Amino acid sequence: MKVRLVASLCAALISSAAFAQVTVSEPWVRATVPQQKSTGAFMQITSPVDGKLVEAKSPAAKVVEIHEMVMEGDIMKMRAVKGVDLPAGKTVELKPGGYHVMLIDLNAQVKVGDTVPLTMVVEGKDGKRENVELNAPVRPLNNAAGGMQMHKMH
Ligand SMILES: [Cu+2]
Repeated sequence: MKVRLVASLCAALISSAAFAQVTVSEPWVRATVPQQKSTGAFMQITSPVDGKLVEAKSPAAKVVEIHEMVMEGDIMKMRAVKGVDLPAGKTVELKPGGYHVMLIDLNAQVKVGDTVPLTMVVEGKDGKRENVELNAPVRPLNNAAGGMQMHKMH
């Protein structure tokens, strides 16, 4: 487990360096229970220049969206967003309760010990798009109970 985790983190760092110098650290995906059709992916993204995370892709799910959490009255809901701003040099965190990548209509149960391939598409101010490929290790459901409750709202 530990070896796999380190290997995937290295892969993420190496591949992101080869592309945009947009770095992604500590990616992870929340494990699912059988019959659960969606889950969230989380990570920290740092772009050296102003950019925007505009798209996320994964072969693990039929639909991948970028979501944010918003308060509607007293109820926290999530909704799809067009993108997430990545100010130059600032680490933007995708985390439970905030921005996250939503994997919808999963092809299979996501289990601890698996890694989930993700492609993060970052667009610069010039409109140029660059892909950051990474493999996110799967972490247990109980990693952050709050996020789990939110994802039940789908
Ligand atoms: Cu979501």
